[in-house]
Amino acid sequence: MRGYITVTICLFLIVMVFAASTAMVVGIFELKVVTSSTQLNKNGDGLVILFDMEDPEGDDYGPGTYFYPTHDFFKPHRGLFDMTRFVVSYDASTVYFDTTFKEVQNPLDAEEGFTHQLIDIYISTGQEGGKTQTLRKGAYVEFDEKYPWNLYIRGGPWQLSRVYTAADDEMSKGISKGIRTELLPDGKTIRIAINKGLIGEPREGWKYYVLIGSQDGFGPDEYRPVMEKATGWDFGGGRNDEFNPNVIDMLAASNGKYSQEKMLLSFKPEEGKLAIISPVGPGGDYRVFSSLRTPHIIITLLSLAAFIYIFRKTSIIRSILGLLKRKKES
Ligand SMILES: [Ca+2]
Ligand SMILES: [Ca+2]
Repeated sequence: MRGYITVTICLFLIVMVFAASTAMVVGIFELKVVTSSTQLNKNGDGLVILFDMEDPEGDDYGPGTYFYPTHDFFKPHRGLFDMTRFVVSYDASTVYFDTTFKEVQNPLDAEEGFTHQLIDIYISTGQEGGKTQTLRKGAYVEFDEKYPWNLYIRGGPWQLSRVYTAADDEMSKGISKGIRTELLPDGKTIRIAINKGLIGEPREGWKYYVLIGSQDGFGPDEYRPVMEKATGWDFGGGRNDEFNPNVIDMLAASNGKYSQEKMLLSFKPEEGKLAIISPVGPGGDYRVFSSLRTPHIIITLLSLAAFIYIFRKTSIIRSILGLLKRKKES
């Protein structure tokens, strides 16, 4: 009888260890990666926050190798394309896409309040008819086939901001009426405000691809190219072909399989394939779990080893082994 009780206690403890380590992993995930849920904005401006995610600082280097162009126009040659936060919120009439940067400047006095940034937001709404290629060639990335995009928001200076749907093609002009693009008073956050009539009611299940480029009226699809060597007006650290992404920063986890660096490096010129990138979204996400699986297993195994050590010391293990032995003999 004593043996059965001991086995039950051991099994209970093992389950508890596993549950505790799982809770820890989930806790890390919720704290570090996505701090999102439908909640009232702390600013008290009455907006409901749908999605709020921080992006690592200092990763305005694409897959980790890109350099800014050398011209003074890009001074201080850092931070201008470094997104630090992305927030989607809404009120009764409007959906707000707020992208915060380390540095925002307006040397050419664009009326939107910024000159350098190009912001592409592709949204997978989960509806039928989505696409996995960008609307036009320029970013040189493709999207996860599990999350094709249905809505596409282009944000930029010089009245570039537009809304497109997956029904559009590369010749489509998109919709510009009902969109307002402005720099918020913090001087770091570019807001694209879109009339709900253009994109519908926002939904919690939306997934986002947020790509940051450098706006260049002469570049492919307005993207400033990343070449092998930086010049006055081109980024360096890429390749002199059309395979390396022209994306300088993107919204992604800071490490693991779905990190920006891994995804933007996944292009294969020899096979003619562009980099494939995955979206982010609110709520629990298998993507983050997959990158945290290894620490989870290590935590669980270490905890189990500690328990076994303690049990051996208190000779409980010996009584379990004795019970098993007796069962075998009978
Ligand atoms: Ca960043
Ligand atoms: Ca990033």
